[in-house]
Formats: sequence, C-alpha cells, structure tokens
Amino acid sequence: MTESERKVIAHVDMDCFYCACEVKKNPSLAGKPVVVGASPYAGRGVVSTANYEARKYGVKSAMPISKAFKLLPHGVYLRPDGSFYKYNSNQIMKILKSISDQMQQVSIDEAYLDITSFSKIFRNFQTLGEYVLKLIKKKTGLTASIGISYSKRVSKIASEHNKPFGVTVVEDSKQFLSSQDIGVIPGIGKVAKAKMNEMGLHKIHDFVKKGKMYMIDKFGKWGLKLYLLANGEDYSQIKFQKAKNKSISKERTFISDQDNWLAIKETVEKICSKLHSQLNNFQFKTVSIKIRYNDFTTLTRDLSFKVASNTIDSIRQAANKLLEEFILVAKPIRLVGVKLTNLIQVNDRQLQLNVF
Ligand code: TTP
Ligand code: MG
Repeated sequence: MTESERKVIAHVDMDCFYCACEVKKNPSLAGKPVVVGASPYAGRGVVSTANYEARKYGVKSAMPISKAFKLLPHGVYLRPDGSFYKYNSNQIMKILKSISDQMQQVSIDEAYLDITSFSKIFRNFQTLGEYVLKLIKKKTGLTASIGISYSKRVSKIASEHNKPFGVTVVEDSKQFLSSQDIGVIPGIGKVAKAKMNEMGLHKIHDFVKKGKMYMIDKFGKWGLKLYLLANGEDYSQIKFQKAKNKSISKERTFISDQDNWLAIKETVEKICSKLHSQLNNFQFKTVSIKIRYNDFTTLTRDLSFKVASNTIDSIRQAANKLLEEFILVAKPIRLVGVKLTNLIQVNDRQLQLNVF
C-alpha cells in the first residue's frame, strides 16, 4: 500500500463512560470514587465500570462487586441507568457523524472514524484530535480519548494510551507498539497473556523477534495477524455505516381507544420529536402518517417535499396537515404512527472551528 492510499483512522473512546454520565447527572459526585454495577449488598454480580478515583483502589470492570466493596467500602455504588447512557451515546455518535460520515460505532462508547480527508483541513492530526475531544466535551460535558493512526487496531490501542482526555497520534506503528505489553492488544485477555508470557512473549516486539513462522506455528491465522500488527502492517479498515435504514418510523398504541383530538395530536407531536432525534445525519423527503381505528381499519397518508429536510418543524407541519383529513371521521383511534422515508445521508458538514 502506498503512502497516498493509506487511510487515516481515529478511534474515539469515552472515559469511564457510565461513571462520567452519573457525575454529569449528579455533579456532587465529582471527585468521589464512583462504581456502577450490581448492588454491593446483593452478594453477586459484577462491576460495570469504576471512575479513576475508584480505580486507584484496584476496582475495575467485570470484578465481582463483593470484591470491589472490600477494596473500597466508602465508594459511591450506583445501579446502571441504561437509558441515560444510551441518550448520551446517541448524542456522541451524532457529533462524530457530523465530523465524518464514514463512521463505525463499535460499542456504546466507542467508534472509528475515517479522517483521511482532514489532512487538508487541519495543520496536523494532533490538532484534529484535540478539536474532536473539545467538541464532544463542549456539547455533552463528557470527556473522551482518541487514537489516530493508519489502522483500526493501532488506533484502538492508541486511544487507551493517554486516558483520560488524551490524544495519541501514531506515525510509526511498529515503533509505537514495540515496547508495549502484549496485554494492550484487544483479544489478548488474561489467559492468553499468561500463556504467551510462559512462552517468553511479553512485549509486542517479541512477536517480531520470534518471527513469522513461529507465530503462525503457535497461533495459526491469529499469529500471523499479531506478527503483522507488531510490524506495523495492519491495515484493518472501517466498516462504514451505510444508509441501511431507508426509513425510520414510530407507532404508539393508546391504552384505551382515543377520540380526543388534542390527545391524539399530542401523541403525534411526541412521535415527531422522537423521530427527529433519531435522524442523525439523515434528511428525509417524505412524511407518512398511519391511523388504525378501533375496528382495525388502517389508513396511511403521505406528503413529499421537493427538497429534503431535517427539521422538526417540517415533520410536525406535515404530520399535522396529514392528520386533518382524519379529524372529521367519528371513529375512536387505536394506534397512530409517523414514518420518514426517502432518507438521504448528508455529507461531511462544515466543521465549526469555534471550539478553539
Ligand atoms: P469501556 O470503554 O471499556 O470502559 P470505560 O469507558 O468505563 O473506561 P475507559 O476510560 O477505560 O474507557 O466500556 C464502556 C462502558 O461499557 C463502561 O463505562 C461500562 C460498560 N462496561 C460494562 O458494563 N462491563 C464491562 O466489563 C466493560 C469493560 C464495560
Ligand atoms: Mg470507554
């Protein structure tokens, strides 16, 4: 692969994500050791994550909660609030998509971004990394770390390198990896690491020293991957999220059949807001409405725009206009739904440089 063909990939990972969300929700927790996971009184269950103050006591993800409680009896123990974490995650992913629509989300708090084209916009990738972290912090109040290199695996290792709120740009993957412990490689867990240590493999450079044939002989295809990675020859590329959802929709069945138009309109409004929050970097051309009466007769109507839109007002106005037709029908309604179709992905948006 030539220099010009190489992609530049960023890996963004939020810092102690669940705990950071909890501190955002309740700022009086700032500076205190916080552990999110099972109840310490339940006798079973594990730690989901711990913040840096709690990690100082040895508490970490997947540890039995009873062990965490022994290490840190004075910590703040909280049960996970999944919907709040998801809400923040959606916001973060939306910000990342606004930077590059060539993006792959890999978990609730991490994503890869292809940032190759930004070499022309920013002085260097360090500046771009700082920009991304500041943008996330400004818009969500949460901190992330970022690794930037020519491969997904190296960027993932790099994003861990300088946590929290750290930027790590890797120009020379082989050199960056060489002195690092083999345990930093995703996929080398406790058991594999112990086995490799017994074989004299401690640092990533040891994969290079042992040689390609040795690595293939001992670990098969995975060994070859590890050998190539250690030599800085990993070009794992990101799987872009395509516009796979050609439509987004939401429906709501009333608890009891409804004939109060104010209540029906209010429900439609709520559905419109929800759909708008899920649009991310898509625009729509068509808004449809679905009405199911108490006798299960179902009718749909739609309205298309000449120019694609992404505003909440255009969803609301179209939905209200479509609803008018049904107001005169004197039959109670069982279900209402709204759908946005003809979705178009918006290209990289103009970056706002005002966070500097
Ligand atoms: P991670 O990114 O692995 O951890 P983290 O964000 O808490 O900390 P770091 O700063 O080191 O990145 O995981 C993201 C979230 O996923 C984490 O906040 C809680 C959840 N999680 C679990 O529920 N169980 C687990 O074993 C791990 C590793 C994470
Ligand atoms: Mg994280």
